[in-house]
Amino acid sequence: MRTFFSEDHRLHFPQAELTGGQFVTPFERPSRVEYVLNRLKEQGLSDIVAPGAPDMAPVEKLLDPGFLRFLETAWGEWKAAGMAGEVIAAGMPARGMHTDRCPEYIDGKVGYYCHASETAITGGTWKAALSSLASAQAAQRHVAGGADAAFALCRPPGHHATADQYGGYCFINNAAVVAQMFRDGGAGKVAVLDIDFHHGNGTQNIFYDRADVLFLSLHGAPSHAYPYYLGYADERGAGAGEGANFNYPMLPGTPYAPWAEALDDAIAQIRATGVEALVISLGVDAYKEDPISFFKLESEDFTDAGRRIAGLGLPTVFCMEGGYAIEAVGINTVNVLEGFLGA
Ligand code: 6XA
Ligand code: ZN
Repeated sequence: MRTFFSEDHRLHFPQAELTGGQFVTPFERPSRVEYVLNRLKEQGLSDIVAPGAPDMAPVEKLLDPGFLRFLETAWGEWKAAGMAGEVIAAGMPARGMHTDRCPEYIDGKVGYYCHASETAITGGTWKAALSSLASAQAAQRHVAGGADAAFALCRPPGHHATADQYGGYCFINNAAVVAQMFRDGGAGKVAVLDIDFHHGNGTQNIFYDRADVLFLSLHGAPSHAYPYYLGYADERGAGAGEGANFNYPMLPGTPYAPWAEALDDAIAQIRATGVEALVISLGVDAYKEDPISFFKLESEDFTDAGRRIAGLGLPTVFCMEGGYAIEAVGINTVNVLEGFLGA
């Protein structure tokens, strides 16, 4: 299986993440992907290719143009306004306020386009986000061109980003763009299966009223886990998309057996719906030692999960999302791929 990966991810490395009332070095850091790259090579999955330039046409169709412009210009505007530090949202429109009027001053704009203030924007963030997107798009083109599967080693990740909001370390929703590209390329139905520990609120939101892209997510219950305000089992889609959204929230301490049962159910839904292409939001933060998550998966469980996903026999693009137990991130990620390949 070919991996698509860009060194430009390094351009995004904020100094600060707000967690537990403190600014700490972000959990989502450049070294995460080094562990994945090393493990890929160690296991002989050394077909690793740099993507070309991103293709903005499908992105501009799917996402809000004002949001994309904001991501591109936020750092410059922030600095021009005399702000000393990284771009961090201090306030967002809350209950009873206008959620659809974007302020002109950069501090207000940042809150308008952000949903969680742990995530900082720096001078290199836009370029890094574009390189992550480019890897996902190159992986999609590789599979659309006939490969069984491809791995986009995306950083920064994407599944929390909506059409017009960033947060949860995510800026551009790579998996959603890949799904849309499969549709544009003629696939009648596409599924995004999100096995990251966190609910893929961005992907759900983007496709919520559409029947042509299924979204299925296994995640920490919103009663206990970020992103907190979305991801309940009764969110089944709306309008034409009614019945095309599947959430599997699970409680703290969940081990592999019930997680795998949820995975099997998601796989059965995909199988029953005539899906022609599959996108996996591949986070490995369901691992038992992940520092910001609470499931109890073992490393070998990721191999088994990959095996189960392969049973669908669908053209598949894996997009890297989260995973912060830094030394195990490589093993767990590559275990999913090896399980898929039947290794
Ligand atoms: C913010 C936690 C962000 C989680 C990001 C993640 N306190 N998403 O891993 O998949
Ligand atoms: Zn996650």
